[in-house]
Amino acid sequence: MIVRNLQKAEATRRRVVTDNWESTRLLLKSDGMGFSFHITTIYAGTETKMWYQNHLESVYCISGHGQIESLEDGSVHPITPGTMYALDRHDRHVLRASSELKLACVFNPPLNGLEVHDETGAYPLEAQAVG
Ligand code: 9YT
Repeated sequence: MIVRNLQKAEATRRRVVTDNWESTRLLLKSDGMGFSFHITTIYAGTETKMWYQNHLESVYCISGHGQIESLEDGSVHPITPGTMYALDRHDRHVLRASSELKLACVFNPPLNGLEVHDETGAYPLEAQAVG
């Protein structure tokens, strides 16, 4: 069994910080679960364009308000506590946070640990692992 505490994990290299968001990766590829599990904070007022060409992601909103726009079909969906979205088709999208968003995110295949978005909004398949 694996048991981890978010606050403790935030003090390690599991916490990855970028301009628009930070994410603490509680489960990674090295844990052998077949997916990774993260608690992500999207900073208020930000807009992030993403395109997970190498991964499927599902996202559950714990708190905060925002919206997600599909760049595949132009549809816009509000993000409020209790909303889940799944990028089941590697959908290009924009996430806007009108207030700080706390999200629980699952990636398949699992992340290695230190991934940040490349210029297309994707994560590479084989990034550096948390040491
Ligand atoms: C919603 C989303 O994909 N935000 C970017 C961070 C990502 N959740 C991660 O790396 O944990």
